[in-house]
Amino acid sequence: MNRMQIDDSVAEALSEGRAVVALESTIIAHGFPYPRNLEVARALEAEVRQEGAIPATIAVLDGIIRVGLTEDELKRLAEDSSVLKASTRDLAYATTQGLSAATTVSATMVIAERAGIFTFATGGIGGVHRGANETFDISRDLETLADTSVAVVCAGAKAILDLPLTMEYLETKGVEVIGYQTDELPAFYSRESRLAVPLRLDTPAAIARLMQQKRNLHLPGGMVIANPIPRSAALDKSYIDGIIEKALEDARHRGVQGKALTPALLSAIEKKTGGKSLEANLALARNNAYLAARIAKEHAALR
Ligand code: PSU
Ligand code: MN
Repeated sequence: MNRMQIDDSVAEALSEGRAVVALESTIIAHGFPYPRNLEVARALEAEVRQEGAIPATIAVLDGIIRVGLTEDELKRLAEDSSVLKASTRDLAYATTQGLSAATTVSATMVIAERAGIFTFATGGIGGVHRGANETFDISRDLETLADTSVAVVCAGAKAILDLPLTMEYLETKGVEVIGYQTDELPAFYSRESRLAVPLRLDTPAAIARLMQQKRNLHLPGGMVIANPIPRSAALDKSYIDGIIEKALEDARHRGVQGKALTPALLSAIEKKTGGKSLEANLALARNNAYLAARIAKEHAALR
């Protein structure tokens, strides 16, 4: 990919075959409000570093695809909520127009794959939205998971989505969904969804072996590592479900659609929970960065 710049620390780690974890930037620019988002961005990088892996936060800055950002650049993304939210279809536009953009799971995966990064941590992937049979709103994240060979560590799909339909879609696309130390699909803010995960693995080493085997078998595509939110940070399922219902209803009334929908729902949920959803979101994202770093290290040791 032209116009891609890999930070020195990341490039060095990659050339030496050391563990690198990709991090996305939409969660910074559009997932959390300022200044909480800056704290999140720093905390995720710190989790990865603490485990001895190198973090690579991915974004587009002034038309350049960037893999690994400086502290000042993280700050810039956190402060400027006017930056584009870029999924894969926005990358050519943002880079030719010299724009800055936060990358979603899909755009981050594509860039990570081009850079040679195999492991990626986020909060929750996008998926099939509730009411998608009418709105057709299915996140680009799912298509990219189908054909981009990066493992995505997340706390399940976001609870604002239709989780059963999201799971069906991932099955159709041949994407492994692996419960980490759980038989139940985690539902982002809470640990339970009453949906079974199709696969379960209990150690980072076992996940790394599966990633490597997928390559050996020439099976292209990504996988979802579903890591439940820590118990201490989880929100009560019936409490958060009620709030999500209301947020969805409000958004429908106001006619919010397209890529504005997910950020609008997250911010409505934040207001309705008095900020509790942000605490939960931060805790789960950190937990994912931590697990991703451990998987990346095991994977680096295998290769
Ligand atoms: N997870 C979070 N916060 C977020 C997102 C995920 O905890 O803001 C973002 C991711 O970047 C994901 C995107 O790719 O939401 C999905 O957007 P959409 O539903 O428009 O496809
Ligand atoms: Mn959408």
